[in-house]
Amino acid sequence: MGPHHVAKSYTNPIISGFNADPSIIRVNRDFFLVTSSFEYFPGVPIYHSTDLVSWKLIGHALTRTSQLQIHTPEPGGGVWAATLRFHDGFFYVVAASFEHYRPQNDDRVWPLGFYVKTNNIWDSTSWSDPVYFDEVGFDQDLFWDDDGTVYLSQTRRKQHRTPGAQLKDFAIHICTVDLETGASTTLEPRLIRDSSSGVSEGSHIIKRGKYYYLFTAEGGTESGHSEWVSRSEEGPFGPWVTGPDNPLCHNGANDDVQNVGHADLVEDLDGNWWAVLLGVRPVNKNDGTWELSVFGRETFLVSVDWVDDWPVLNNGQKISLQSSSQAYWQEQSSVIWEDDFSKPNLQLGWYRKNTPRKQDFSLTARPGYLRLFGGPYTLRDPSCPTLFLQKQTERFCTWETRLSFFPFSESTEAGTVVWMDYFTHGTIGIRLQESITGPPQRIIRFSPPAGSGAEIIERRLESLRSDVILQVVCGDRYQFSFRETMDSNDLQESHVEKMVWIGDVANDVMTRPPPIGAQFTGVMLGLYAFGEHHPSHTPADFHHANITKR
Ligand code: 6LW
Repeated sequence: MGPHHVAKSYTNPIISGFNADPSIIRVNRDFFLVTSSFEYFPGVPIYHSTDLVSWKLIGHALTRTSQLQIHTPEPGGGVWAATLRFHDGFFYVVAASFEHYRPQNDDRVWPLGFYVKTNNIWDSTSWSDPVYFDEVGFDQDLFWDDDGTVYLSQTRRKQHRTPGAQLKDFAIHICTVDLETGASTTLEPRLIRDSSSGVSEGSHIIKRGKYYYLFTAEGGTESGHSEWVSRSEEGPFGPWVTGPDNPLCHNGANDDVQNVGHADLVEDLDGNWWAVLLGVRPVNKNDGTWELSVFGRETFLVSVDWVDDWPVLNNGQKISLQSSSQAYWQEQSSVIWEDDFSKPNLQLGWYRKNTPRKQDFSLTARPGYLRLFGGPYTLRDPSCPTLFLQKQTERFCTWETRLSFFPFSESTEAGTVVWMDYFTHGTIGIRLQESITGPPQRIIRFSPPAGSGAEIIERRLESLRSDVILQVVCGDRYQFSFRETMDSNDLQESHVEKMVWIGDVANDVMTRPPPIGAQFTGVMLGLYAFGEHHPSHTPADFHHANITKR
């Protein structure tokens, strides 16, 4: 047994809202953690903590177009499962980005992994341009051995020449690399872990004492997900011995946390070990059914003890939402987030879908407003629309914005969105409606997600010149409402009773897996403007956006 964990409690998940595939390091007193960013830009969020329980977004590793180009990915494409490491004064993020991953059994479309590095993790602009490896794969991990050799392990299809290998067999392969160039220095990557489930991924290698440990996520990221460990006395090429108590964790279909796995370990300053890993928290509707989590896969924390030099996660117990028995205390703060667009830059935590090709917004054109110049792509297009998104992190919350938008064409719209992907989103926006009997009028249009069975609903706005407060109340469903205001000082939108309800979207609709791709992400709330395949020639000015707990 290692040192004892501090007997206090905390609540999981430690990072809510979609944050899958966490990877963690400690540098002195500071913990840093990255998660998957998929089709969103900037890529690879970086979180910081000093207690492992409260985390703050401090930046992103991929903020420039020279670092990340994703243009028409499937939902869930983009950047997968980055590993964060610190070596010799430098932070490294190693990852891969899929444009299309659906034909994932075809090596010809698999991405090349890459790394970026910086010596100042606090400055997102300081990350280098990518250095690409020359083996395809995903879920890349870098390990520096004591002799300076650098090992790249990653998931790839079991080589087709392996007799009996199934097309779908994802297995861990390893090679040595020249870090300067990214070139492999091993003739052929060696297979080091293969799972009877047919899926072994999310590899991380660490060294503790005389042992090398290989952690792997097995069984796929859904209900079969689990975490496994192997160890070797010789080195990353093996031979590897599988642990006696695998899987290290596996929750079932009736647990309040499910699909747990994809772990990365860290040792704190007191010598306690911890693992971060992904899990989902579906909602038990108590009628024999579960509602899929609107948050997708989130980041959880569990204790790690060492028994006979094998790791034991969470005391061998199932992982739950309730506090684990051993950890630090977490203050329950009432998180209220707001961007009033008064700063020279957008706040951290806004995401674009895909890499934007050009600047389509301004924070200075109308001071105190986010001005969007709607581009030609609608929210249903696979390309990059003029769309700014925030992750939903609380189930019961209210999202609100105030919009000035005076369109003079019928084919432009600006408003607010509850977003899962380009197939599944619900919006309320302002549009113009021509009339043969009189002057044109502005309307509010509620557009439910395609295939939800709900209808488009339109309501006339009374004034051509009013601002409109747009609100989405989130909880067991998403409830959309609006209110006109002529008062430019009407800033605190607390006149709840005056809001006019226009439509609802059920959580079940929002969390349906997309027709292509997998459901890797969670719900986001956002602001948008578009012209229908032409630019919108009228800007849309958003006065603020905020999320309040309710
Ligand atoms: C992740 C991989 C996985 O890279 O999902 O199903 C990918 N497995 O480990 C995206 O999170």
